[in-house]
Amino acid sequence: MTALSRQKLTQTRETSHDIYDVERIREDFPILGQKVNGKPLVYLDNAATSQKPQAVIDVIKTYYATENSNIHRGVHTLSERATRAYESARSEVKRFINAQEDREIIFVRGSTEGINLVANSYGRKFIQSGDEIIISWMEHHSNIVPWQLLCEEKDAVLRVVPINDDGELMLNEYEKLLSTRTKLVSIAHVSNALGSINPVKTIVEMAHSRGIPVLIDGAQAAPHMPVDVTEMDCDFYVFSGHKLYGPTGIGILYGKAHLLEDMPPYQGGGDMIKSVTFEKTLYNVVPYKFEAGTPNIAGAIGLGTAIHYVNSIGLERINAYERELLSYATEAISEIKGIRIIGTAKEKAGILSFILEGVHAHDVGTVLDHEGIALRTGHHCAQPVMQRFGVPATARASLGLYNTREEIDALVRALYKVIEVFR
Ligand code: 7TS
Repeated sequence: MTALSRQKLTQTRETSHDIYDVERIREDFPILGQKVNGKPLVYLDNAATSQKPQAVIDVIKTYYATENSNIHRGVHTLSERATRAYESARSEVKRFINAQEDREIIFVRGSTEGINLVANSYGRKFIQSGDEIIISWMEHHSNIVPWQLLCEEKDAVLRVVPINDDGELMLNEYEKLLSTRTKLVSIAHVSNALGSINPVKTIVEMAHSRGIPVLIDGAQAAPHMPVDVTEMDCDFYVFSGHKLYGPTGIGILYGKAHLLEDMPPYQGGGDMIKSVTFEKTLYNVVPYKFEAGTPNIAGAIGLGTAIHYVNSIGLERINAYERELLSYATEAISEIKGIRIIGTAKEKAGILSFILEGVHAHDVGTVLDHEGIALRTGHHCAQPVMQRFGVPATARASLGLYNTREEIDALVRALYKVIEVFR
């Protein structure tokens, strides 16, 4: 047994108990123990990136200390070990989202690169002049701009599904936009600015009934709820490792095997080829066709361990805990005079965006930071959402599996301080 696999066995806890012991879970995250500006850190910026459990930090350290090697090329022992660890992370991801085959899992840098890969590969091959791509009004810029670039290049048209005043997708309008011109739908599973959970299964069914493939941007869903791409039947699904308690610089593009087979490479280089001559290059099989160059090996291994960690608690339990915490936070924050919550969808996950009347969101963020509270203020890389709600920016508290009611209470107390300072 290698140092890496031994570590994996000993360092991720077996937690079959029913009580969600958040204090115990917090001990797994060394960063949470610190003070910021003299106050205990309250980390509520999980939608931007989540903190890392010790198991993830350790596995990366152990990898570099004992197994570091390039993959898929050396016959030497270290290279074979590194290859096994990397490929076993792929299998871990496959099981995590219930894909059918390992080769449907492509390691990328993150959700952004996953979407860009589909736009550049699938899009360049299959989108023609006059075709339409459907996105929604609540997309992150990374699910808008790659499609705009493609539309510019191909003289195609971007169509946008509107949202209602609660921040819910208007399915009747989506239905109207679907036509014979539609060649792809790309929609967020969960909105990063509003927290709305979209009815992805219905969205996929409606598109599929017209033969249109669907990409689901799961950046804000994968950390909060079980994801089953087989049940959802989406054609592509992306998410980022760093929002799922894994390292930065690693993420996943899932694609149905037959689609990936039909797609041209995204980037050219080492590992993505079978043979190269100046006359003709033959490409490697899926998924390697899409993984040119030395990948983020340590990142993939770290992501595998993050998934192992999350599974050891259980996403169903994380989901139930966070839902309860979100409703606690929503109630507590709504009671503050002058607060307006942006995003009041019936189905929400992990995110509470708000504005405080008469105080700019950045000022809210600055005062909160003095109180040790980390949250994001601004447009959250979703400027069309801000325009839709007529606000320049919001303050956004986003939850992770380690947040507590006490932290929400600290946020509420700090918001009263903001009011004192600015009124
Ligand atoms: N899609 C959604 C819905 C997101 O929330 C984000 C990042 C991305 C895609 C891009 O992910 P990346 O890992 O490739 O950068 N969202 C945020 C956020 O809300 N605050 O910081 C990053």
